[in-house]
Amino acid sequence: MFTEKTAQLFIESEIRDFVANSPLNRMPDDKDQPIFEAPLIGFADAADPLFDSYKTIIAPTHLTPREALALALHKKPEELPQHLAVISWILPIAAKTRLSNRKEKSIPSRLWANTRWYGEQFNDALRNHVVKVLQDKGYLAAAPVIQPHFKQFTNEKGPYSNWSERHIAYAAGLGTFSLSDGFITAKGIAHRVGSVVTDLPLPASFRSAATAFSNCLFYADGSCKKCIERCPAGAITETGHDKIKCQAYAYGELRYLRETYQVGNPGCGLCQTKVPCEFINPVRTK
Ligand code: B12
Ligand code: SF4
Ligand code: SF4
Repeated sequence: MFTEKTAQLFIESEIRDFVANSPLNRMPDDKDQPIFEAPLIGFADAADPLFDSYKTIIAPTHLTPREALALALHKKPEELPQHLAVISWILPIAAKTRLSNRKEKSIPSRLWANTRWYGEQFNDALRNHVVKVLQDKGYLAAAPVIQPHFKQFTNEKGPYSNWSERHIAYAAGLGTFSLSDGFITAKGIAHRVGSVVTDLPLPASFRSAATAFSNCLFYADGSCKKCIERCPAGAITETGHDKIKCQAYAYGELRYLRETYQVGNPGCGLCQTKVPCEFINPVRTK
């Protein structure tokens, strides 16, 4: 039987070991080059009222952790154990990749495109790994994003989903949102995110941010705005991130890079490199 402390140590070490040792966390053409550096890990209590508030902040279709686990297990939400937790992780993008993207002005570097494509395949493998180690110990577990019920929708502001990994990471105390919409953590904004819902008895992590935008210099004191200059699509302004323009650029105009880089999606991420929040929380260092 796990206590909260031993459960935390167990799952943190499983995630850290997988990131350090999985051959999938390697660039396809350079097996010595990791895609992601050591992860940040946080936990949220599934009963945190924030999850209900996401039905207003995002959309009524956004699932609570209890709803997501129930759908995955084909049960009713009320049939699940009383205490559920969410495990959230941040996979910081390797320094070599960030440096390569800093040099770019209009397209992502090859290493960034590999991270978007192969890095997300690794993130899925990590989701599956975490679910399996929990199930092997007799716990309930599911990674909502790789379940058949995971869906993306579009409204007048652009695309959104029924399980937003960044909002989960916010609930788990891992960082805050920003002017560019990116999620600024202690390891910066250049990263990918994943999560799993479980009944393992995990303690909720402390949420130190005063607001959902505290880690961004623009919201802290009106300064910076470097991401505005970095975006080749004009998708970022002082009023925020235009998801429709961003999508049209990264997933439309840059489509040709799928062939050049031999990936299903190259991404873009210029707003996440060569900016003060790239690999640190810039507000903490002031
Ligand atoms: C749809 C989608 C997109 C869309 C829309 C992005 C968006 N802003 O939602 C498009 C195609 C534009 C896109 C582009 C990119 N994406 Co994308 N995308 C997703 C996806 C699949 C769903 C996102 C979602 O559901 N959003 C919900 C909406 C509502 O969120 P939002 O608009 O950001 O939320 C705002 C409000 O809610 C607001 N807010 C207002 N009031 C309050 C109050 C509170 C309390 C809170 C918490 C929030 C809040 O805060 C937010 C910021 O303004 C996720 C994967 C996933 N399942 O999460 C990846 C994801 C968001 N993408 C990711 C990435 C990396 C990218 C790109 C860099 C492309 C690339 N890989 O090179 C760009 C960057 C875009 C940007 N500047 O953020 C990462 C983000 C990691 C990070 N570092 O932040 C994710 C999490 C994928 C992953 N698994 O890691 N993406
Ligand atoms: S570049 Fe500056 S303004 Fe833009 S998200 Fe980062 S800290 Fe905020
Ligand atoms: S990812 Fe979107 S917002 Fe960021 S630089 Fe590219 S087009 Fe602009």
